[in-house]
Amino acid sequence: MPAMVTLYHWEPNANSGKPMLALAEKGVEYESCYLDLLKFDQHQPEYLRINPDGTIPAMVHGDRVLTESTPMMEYIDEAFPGPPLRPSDPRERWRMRWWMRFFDAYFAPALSMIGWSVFIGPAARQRDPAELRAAIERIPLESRRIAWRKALYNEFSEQELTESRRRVQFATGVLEAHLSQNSYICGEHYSLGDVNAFNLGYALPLSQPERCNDQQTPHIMEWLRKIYERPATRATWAKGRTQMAARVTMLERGAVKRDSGNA
Ligand SMILES: N[C@@H](CCC(=O)N[C@@H](CS)C(=O)NCC(=O)O)C(=O)O
Repeated sequence: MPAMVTLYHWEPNANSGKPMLALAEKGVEYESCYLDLLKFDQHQPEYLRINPDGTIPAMVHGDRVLTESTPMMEYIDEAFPGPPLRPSDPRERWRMRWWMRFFDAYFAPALSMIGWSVFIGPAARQRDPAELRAAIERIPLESRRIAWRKALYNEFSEQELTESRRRVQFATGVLEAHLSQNSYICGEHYSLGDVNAFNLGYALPLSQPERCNDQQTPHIMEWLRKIYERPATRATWAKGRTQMAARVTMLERGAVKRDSGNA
């Protein structure tokens, strides 16, 4: 009997959505453990026993605990049967990893800073200030403590937000240029590169309407809509519990545009 898979995740979005969508594409059943990031479930002792860093996602497969969403997706593709999500050609696989590195190291942190300042901070700020201070003190990773402080107390500087906006604009341009020549991140084949980038960018048309739209980035829009139409994407986003995941429906062909926060 194959080992059980348990995935600890938040919304289908950013890092949590990457293994959720990869597992769905492979047709792997898993036990879903939803952690509410805004309620700091990821810093509770029961979860820290799984991932002492207190970040999500984490996946348990038999007696193995896997963290870091991008290598976790590669593990999923390698360890389970189902359609391959990585090209077998060495150059194409290099290309997939090149893009995933660009997404993880450059595009995602810039979008994340904007999302944390516009959405996460204001959403979590509704709680009792003393409770929030105690919650921040319990965060194991220094880098996450800093991110939470900045988000909760509105401490992202104008300079760093401006730089993040510039990076988002640059990365959106690079992606549009690539997709004007290629159907997917790796040429004609859907891969983990697309899984990664969809989680990062599915809400771009709402969060960055002036940069990502049918006029300026028609190839990104078409690629997002194509991925949204995949059964695995539909099934994964149906697991969302909040308005954040519900934003994906704006990729419905012919959907009316409306305003929404970044995240
Ligand atoms: N590099 C890690 C990052 C994990 C990470 O920071 N996840 C965020 C959610 S997208 C998180 O757990 N934040 C919780 C916190 O900061 O308290 C990965 O790709 O899995």
